[in-house]
Amino acid sequence: MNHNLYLQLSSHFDRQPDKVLIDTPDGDRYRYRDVLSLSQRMAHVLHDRGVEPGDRVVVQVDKSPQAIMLYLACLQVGGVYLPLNTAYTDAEIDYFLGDAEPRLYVCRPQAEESARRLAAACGVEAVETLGVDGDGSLMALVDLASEDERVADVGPDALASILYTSGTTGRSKGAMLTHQNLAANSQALATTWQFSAEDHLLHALPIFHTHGLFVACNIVFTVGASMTFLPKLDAEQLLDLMPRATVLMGVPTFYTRLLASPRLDRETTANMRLFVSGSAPLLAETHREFSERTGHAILERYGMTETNMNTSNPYDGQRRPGTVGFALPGSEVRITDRESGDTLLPGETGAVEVRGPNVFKGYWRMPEKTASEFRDDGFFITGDLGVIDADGYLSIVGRDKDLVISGGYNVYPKEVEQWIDELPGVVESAIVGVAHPDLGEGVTAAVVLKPDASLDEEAVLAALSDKIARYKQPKRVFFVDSLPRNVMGKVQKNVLRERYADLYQPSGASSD
Ligand code: MCA
Ligand code: AMP
Repeated sequence: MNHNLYLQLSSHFDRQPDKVLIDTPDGDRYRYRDVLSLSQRMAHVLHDRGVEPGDRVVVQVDKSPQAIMLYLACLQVGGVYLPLNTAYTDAEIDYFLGDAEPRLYVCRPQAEESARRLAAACGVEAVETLGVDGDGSLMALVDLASEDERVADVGPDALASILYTSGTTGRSKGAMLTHQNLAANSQALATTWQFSAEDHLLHALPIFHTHGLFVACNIVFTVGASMTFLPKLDAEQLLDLMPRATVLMGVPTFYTRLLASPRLDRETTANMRLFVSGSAPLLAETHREFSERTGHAILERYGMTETNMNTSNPYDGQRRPGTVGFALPGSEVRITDRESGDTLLPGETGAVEVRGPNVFKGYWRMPEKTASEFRDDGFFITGDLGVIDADGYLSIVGRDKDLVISGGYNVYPKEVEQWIDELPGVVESAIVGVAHPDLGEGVTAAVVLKPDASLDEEAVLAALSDKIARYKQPKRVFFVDSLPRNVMGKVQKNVLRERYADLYQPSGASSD
């Protein structure tokens, strides 16, 4: 049996060729047959460019329907799709290309010069471009190509994608996701959230992460639904489109920004059947406010790059604010003691561990790291802390891992600290996430300088600007005499978080 995810995602292509699958606010419309034809021609191009099953295809392009066709084409030929955040700097891309060793690198037309330079340095021979309007060298080749209908025959454990997720050591790790991981998860979600071909999704998330790519797009393809592709979050635009949509998926910032519009009410959302939130904690207060204004209870779910989605509040039944619901069908969740690993009882807080067909195969070329994050019985240690209540609802109450989540993007403090610590005049630094009304957490730096150093906030930020993506860069930098430490010498990040707690609040005092 061929386990290629492409077969699941393309199962509706022949059945409803004339139905519009993707449209855009600019009036572009791609029917199922257009997407099939274009992606099959793209598959032909990938074959011609030498992409064989198992080869990585690194993609750093703006969101467009063509980018999704590239994803489908890559699956079809058995390639490993490796999308990168468009915010990544050359320094970051250099690492990914070197680590992933792709057969092909697809970049934005405006980045071609630097992309070719980086690719050459990493020994990557094939570089193509894809622009936001479907322009670029890749589409020029697609225009000349015929459709290739061959679907690579792959086993369930073959890699479909690698998504990089930053590591606690500061070095990014490639999470290896198999065809089975992605197929099983989108089936489980489509069933749990009662998706059908009648659904129309408002898609305003980026398509280089699990949420926007695997959760959103894979479900739409799996059930034969349709979606409007928006380049980015624009709350007013979402409200304009809601009368002809049925589902929205977003990070919590989507919901706080929608709430900020006086247009959000029962009438505007009357046609919608489901609002999904994830990637970061949704404040119970936001959940309640949204319910009061619209009559819709946001459905919060919990996932990770490594595991896809693990749990979800129920579709039918109570969606409890502040909780992430129950394990998805086929998946298991348990809470364990952080030291002993023993399973804890309902009501007891501990480490969240998950197991199921959704859980990844391991980190790319990091077998030891992979082994250290799995228990002997196959449970993956998520690094989140949680508690399951007497009714079985899971709540995420904290993190064992040092991580900041800003607007749904993960920022690993160690990575930012390493860059700051390298600056002349810096003794050491600490990065913390401080409550932020729009982004959930705001990246904040505390820096200790040598006595004779003359760095200021602006200079630190300028030095980081070409090193790490903008969203990882601190919103504020503070200079301190020393970092608070416990008796073991460990930096007490909670003390820093408390010190800067009001920083980003509307009435927040400056903590200089
Ligand atoms: C943009 N900026 C940010 C962020 N996004 N800064 C911090 N955190 C962010 N998340 C900066 C830009 O660099 C820019 O800076 C300024 O804010 C405005 O940029 P713009 O693009 O206009 O921002 P925006 O459109 O307001 O975007 C905010 C956003 C977006 C809507 C929250 O970041 C977003 O779509 N986030 C979703 C991320 C996501 O898909 N996560 C899922 C990961 P300047 O002006 O200074 O240059 S998957 C996952 O986590 C797991 C598996 C799961 O469970 O889903
Ligand atoms: P990522 O590595 O980008 O996949 O981020 C995964 C992390 O996001 C998880 O380990 C959690 O810490 C966090 N996360 C995702 N969804 C939720 C949620 N609904 N509530 C709280 N945290 C979440």
